[in-house]
Amino acid sequence: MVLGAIAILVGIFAGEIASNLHSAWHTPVDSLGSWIISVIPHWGESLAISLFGDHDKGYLVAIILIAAVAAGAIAGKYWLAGKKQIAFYVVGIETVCGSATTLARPHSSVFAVIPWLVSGASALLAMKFFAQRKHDREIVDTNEEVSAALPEVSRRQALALGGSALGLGAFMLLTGQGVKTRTLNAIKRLAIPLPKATTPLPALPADPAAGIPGLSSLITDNANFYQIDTAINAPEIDPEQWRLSITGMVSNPITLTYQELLSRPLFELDDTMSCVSNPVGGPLIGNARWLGCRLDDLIREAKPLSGADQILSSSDDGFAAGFPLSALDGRGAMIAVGMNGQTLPVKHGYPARVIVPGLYGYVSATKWVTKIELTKFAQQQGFWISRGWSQLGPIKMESRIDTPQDGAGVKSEPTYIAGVAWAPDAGISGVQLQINGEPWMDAQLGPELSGTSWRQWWLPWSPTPGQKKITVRAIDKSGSIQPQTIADVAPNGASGWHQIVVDVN
Ligand SMILES: Nc1nc2c(c(=O)[nH]1)N[C@H]1C(S)=C(S)[C@@H](COP(=O)(O)O)O[C@H]1N2
Ligand SMILES: [Mo]
Repeated sequence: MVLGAIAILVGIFAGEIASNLHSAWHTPVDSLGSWIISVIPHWGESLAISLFGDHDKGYLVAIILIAAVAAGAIAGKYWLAGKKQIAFYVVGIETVCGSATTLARPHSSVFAVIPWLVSGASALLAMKFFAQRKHDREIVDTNEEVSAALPEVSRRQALALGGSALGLGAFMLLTGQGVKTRTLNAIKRLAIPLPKATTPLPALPADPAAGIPGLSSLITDNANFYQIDTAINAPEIDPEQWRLSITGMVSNPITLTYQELLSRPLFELDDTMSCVSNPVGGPLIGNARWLGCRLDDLIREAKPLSGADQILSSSDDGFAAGFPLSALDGRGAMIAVGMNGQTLPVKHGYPARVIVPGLYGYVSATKWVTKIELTKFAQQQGFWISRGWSQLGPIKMESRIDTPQDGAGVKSEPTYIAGVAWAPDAGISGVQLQINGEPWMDAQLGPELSGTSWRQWWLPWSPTPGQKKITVRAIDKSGSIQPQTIADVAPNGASGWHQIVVDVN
């Protein structure tokens, strides 16, 4: 069983290396994982996010590896028990099903199954080799004469063999298309300077979080910004090859290169983006200063035909998000190329992504965007809509307590209760706190960057010993109080008041 498991790992390794030979091929683990993500029902996705947060894909890869190793163990057991054909079936079925997941990818060529074939063949060869060795060993152990007759494999020879296999693997990795393109793209990303905004925003105000430990910073660092997408590995895009087309129900289709996009008038936008899967009090939200060009200008230039009611953006890895054309109502919807003063990071959509203030990411914020189509909702739908999520996704008003944390022990000395609140696109006008059912207290508010950016809030607090239940609610500029009604994240975003319990001692 152990030898079978190792043989499968050898196969997976060989598949990883083979996938590197062509930049458009994906590794077997990537193909299988992407396919699982694409067929998983929305409750499965929500469950994964609630269990693993935005590390869900790491766990998916782990589960795939464990399953593959288990299958290898079974195959190995049968092989050594003399039932070789069962091992062939197990590996064969794995290879055929796996190849099917590769072919199911959008724009896949038939040759993209080569890494799977290499993987399956290598696993079987490794199993055969191990079985042969084990067989020899047993003869050697039981038979002195054969032992004497068998050629000695010296330690040096074994080392040379292993070393050259590793060397060959490393050589293929380094010379293969995959690593080469990845490295070149990374260099180009750094080498092409990000232009300044034609209409820059004022410099950011001082961040109140500097004086309040535990409070979210006004702007979320790119490195700490949550990441949610269906891609196991972010697409590797060469900015020189990349094109963005504005097509569909338009009379003047447009295609833009990266340079053309960068040379358009660029503006800055402070905007909080949230995932629809963010539970009340959850972490799948961040605030950034985005740099990009106006989407409404581009759409106007493309001249939409009457009857078009949806802007459907998509990326080559099969993701699509659609929102109403009527949402281009003057708000700062953009094709973003920069994030917090840096070129858009690869994991956040380099070279370009869509940002539409006030809408959840799943209906608007396509990363690695290559196509923007004017369509009808009745004819085409975004990726998550057929999986049970709502067609429209305005971000709901919410507030979150960052500090203290739920369940924490708190010393009875002066401190702060603090957090963030958002209410696109009206903006936040107040945040209130209630402790153990006593009257609501007004929190202080931090700077307001825009109507769709979150606002920090805090309340100095000198707690007395005992258990404290703390509840927060926001009020928007129209005077509406954040709804208390508890709603699950599906189908259109969570609602309800965030409540924590702490022990003061
Ligand atoms: N290409 C692509 N774009 C995508 C997604 C995706 O799966 N693929 N997910 C969307 C969702 S659901 C969200 S919440 C945001 C998250 O953006 P971030 O990872 O930059 O935070 O990206 C959106 N854009
Ligand atoms: Mo999302």
